[in-house]
Amino acid sequence: MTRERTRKIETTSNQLFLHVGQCGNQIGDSFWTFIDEAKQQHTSFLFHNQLNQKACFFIDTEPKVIQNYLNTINVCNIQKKEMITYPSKYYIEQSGCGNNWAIGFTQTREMVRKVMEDFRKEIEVLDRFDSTLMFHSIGGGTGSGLGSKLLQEIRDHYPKPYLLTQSVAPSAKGDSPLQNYNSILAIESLQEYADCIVWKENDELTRTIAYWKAKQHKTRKLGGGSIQSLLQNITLKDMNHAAAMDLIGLVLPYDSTSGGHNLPFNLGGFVQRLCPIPNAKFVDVRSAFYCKKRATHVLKHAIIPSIDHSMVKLCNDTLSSFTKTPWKSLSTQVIARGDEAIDTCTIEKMCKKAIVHVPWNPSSVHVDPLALGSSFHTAGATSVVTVASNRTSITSNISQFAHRASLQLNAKAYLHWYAKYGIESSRIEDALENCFSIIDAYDHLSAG
Ligand SMILES: Nc1nc2c(ncn2[C@@H]2O[C@H](COP(=O)(O)OP(=O)(O)OP(=O)(O)O)[C@@H](O)[C@H]2O)c(=O)[nH]1
Ligand SMILES: [Mg+2]
Repeated sequence: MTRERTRKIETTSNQLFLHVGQCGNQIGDSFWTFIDEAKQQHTSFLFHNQLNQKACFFIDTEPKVIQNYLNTINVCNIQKKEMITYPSKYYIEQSGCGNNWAIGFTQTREMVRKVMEDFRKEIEVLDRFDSTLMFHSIGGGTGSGLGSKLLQEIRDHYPKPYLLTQSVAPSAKGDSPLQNYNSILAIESLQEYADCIVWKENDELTRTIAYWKAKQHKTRKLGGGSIQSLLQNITLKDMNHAAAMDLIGLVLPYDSTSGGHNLPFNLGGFVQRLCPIPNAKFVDVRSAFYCKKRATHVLKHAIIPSIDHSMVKLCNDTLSSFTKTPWKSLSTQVIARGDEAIDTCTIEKMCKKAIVHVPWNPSSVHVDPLALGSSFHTAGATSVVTVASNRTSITSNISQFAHRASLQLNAKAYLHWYAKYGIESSRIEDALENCFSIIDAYDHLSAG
């Protein structure tokens, strides 16, 4: 059944954004700081016009991150004397979920009730409700457990609108012994309820930032930038800016080529193209930006200065940032936003050369040439490339969590932390099975 809808010119948000837990809110901070800096009528899709509020909810079970964010926008506002654009709603509790999926999933009933009630009220004032985009991490307790609960609730109450996530997976080094169970339990919910999972793994995110920094060093002839030393200097803020900007390239509205109208990005078409198979809906999304004039604060972190800044070169650099063999892509969409004429045939060929695609999909690469859009102009960008690819590389991350979780499960390690909150070991075994079925599906699809 196709869920693509007729598109009309609109002026208000048809998407809601949820930021859950520390990581989800910190990436949200970068995301909305950019939107604020680039704010023009063309970003209005991401705001509720009547109230001038961001169409987003900030949710955490501890106050630190959201409180910091609210303090910063207050300070900025006093200095800049501009209209405040607060999130639609924010929810803070005091206790945290102690890095435990079970606490986030089972002990947050009142918070879930409040969020869902306000979520419903937000939807009631929209012209149309198309999609939800949730930002969270899967390794802790709140983004992972409460995030899973919210996905379930949203899917139960609103089965048709698209449900997308940006899900941040923990680094292989690991922060917490519970991160493997948390991750596989969250992956099970993502697999069951989300239509598309934009996957960010912290190690790969760091490696990609080092890749771009090395390019900047080379272009600016700074020298001395070995990948190793560049890796050491990457901060959490860099990572969050990069993760936020990858999605900005996807969700920001664009100018139509005829009539000067602005249109919301077609997330529905994106999901249908990238994730038509229910067992394989993990997508790697990367954006690169070229700026001629002064960039806004957030964009500075994402900027790729290049001597030859043509769209084709920017595409090529972005495609080269993907790790190569042995992975294959099931489907790739390249979104090229710029004011110059865009050579889609060349970009398509380049994409097929840079990324190995499965042989059975005749339209595995799709190039979308879009006009830049004035919000990017305001932010100082002149070309923006976003490459989204549904790739088998996801199986390497999932099998790592599954392997470690199965060792812990065999040793009956840490299970009491979950049983205490009503999550028995059989539930963790099911989550493990689900991980293996995702790996099998990708293996099967990439064969041949
Ligand atoms: N990229 C990125 N990863 C983060 C950030 N904050 C935490 N993480 C990662 O997310 C995982 C922990 O999740 P958090 O988001 O801190 O936890 P939470 O959702 O707030 O849950 P609790 O604090 O356990 O209630 C770890 O793998 C961290 O490395 C961030 O700002 N950016
Ligand atoms: Mg936390």
